[in-house]
Amino acid sequence: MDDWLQSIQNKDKRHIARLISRIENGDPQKIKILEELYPFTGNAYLIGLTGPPGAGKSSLLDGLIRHLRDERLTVGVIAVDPTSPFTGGAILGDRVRMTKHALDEGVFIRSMGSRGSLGGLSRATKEAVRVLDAAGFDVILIETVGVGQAELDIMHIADTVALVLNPGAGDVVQVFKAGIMEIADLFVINKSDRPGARRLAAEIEELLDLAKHGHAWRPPILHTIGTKSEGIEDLWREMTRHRDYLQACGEWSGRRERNLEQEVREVMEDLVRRRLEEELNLPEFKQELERVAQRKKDPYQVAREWLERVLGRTGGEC
Ligand SMILES: Nc1nc2c(ncn2[C@@H]2O[C@H](COP(=O)(O)OP(=O)(O)OP(=O)(O)O)[C@@H](O)[C@H]2O)c(=O)[nH]1
Ligand SMILES: [Mg+2]
Repeated sequence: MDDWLQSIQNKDKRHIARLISRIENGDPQKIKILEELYPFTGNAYLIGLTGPPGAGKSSLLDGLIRHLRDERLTVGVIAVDPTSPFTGGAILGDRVRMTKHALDEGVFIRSMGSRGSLGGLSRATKEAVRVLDAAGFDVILIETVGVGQAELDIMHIADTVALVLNPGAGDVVQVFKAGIMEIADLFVINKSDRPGARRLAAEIEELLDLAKHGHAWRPPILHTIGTKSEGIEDLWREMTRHRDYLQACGEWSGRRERNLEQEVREVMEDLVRRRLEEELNLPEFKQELERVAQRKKDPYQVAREWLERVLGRTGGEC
């Protein structure tokens, strides 16, 4: 086995961090690296933690890490901040909170920002998760701020998605409209020390009644206090209950297959788009356009011919 792969599998933090950076920065060897890692992936339990800014995702994550370490499980964390151009380091507030895990060999924490990720943040996150998966972390936690489509996409890599909300933080129906409710396997009402937690739970229950999930799984609603690590045990228990449910009904592999299909589609689309751009920058293409303008050729014919040219070319980096 290659040295670098061995270092990754030994959970060598320095090597893991460096490899994620290389992949994130579009290293020419990126695809080769990911291809070599792939056979060693698929073993980690992937958990997504999403919710509005400041909902307490990182606080819960911190509590979860400690709980999982007590259970002797190793933990990889990817914190995605789409608003931050920075990568590699930790997000400021989180840095302080997470430094206490720095010396723990069983914990690896990485932040990802919007800079550098060539195929988009969603793809960069998937690739970083793959590195941690190959490294053999038992559980991989992915934190994203649930505000847009990109973050919803990121959540599609998770086996279990927990949506973190706060009492009195506005209309749940708005969250529902944004499409975030649908992807939640678990609802976490964090900051339950504040008034309105019970009312929020009732609102969510009502929406769940309306949604008619069509699955045997009805997302449970949990109450937590992130700052005091209250409710963490229940949270973990419900997460594993969801995992067991998926495995028992066959949805575990079904979900993963759908996610992989989505990934293959994304990579293919990216590949075609890049090839197309390469070809369409050729002077020959400009000449073709002149022919179209002169009515010597029609746009449909040119589109067909050039698409065939693009698809006929294989190989290269994607
Ligand atoms: N009162 C109260 N405050 C909390 C609770 N959990 C977290 N907080 C506080 O809420 C603030 C935001 O917490 P974070 O854990 O950083 O929230 P986040 O969702 O990770 O925030 P972003 O990553 O910036 O979106 C911090 O000041 C926490 O101390 C809670 O249960 N109760
Ligand atoms: Mg956070």
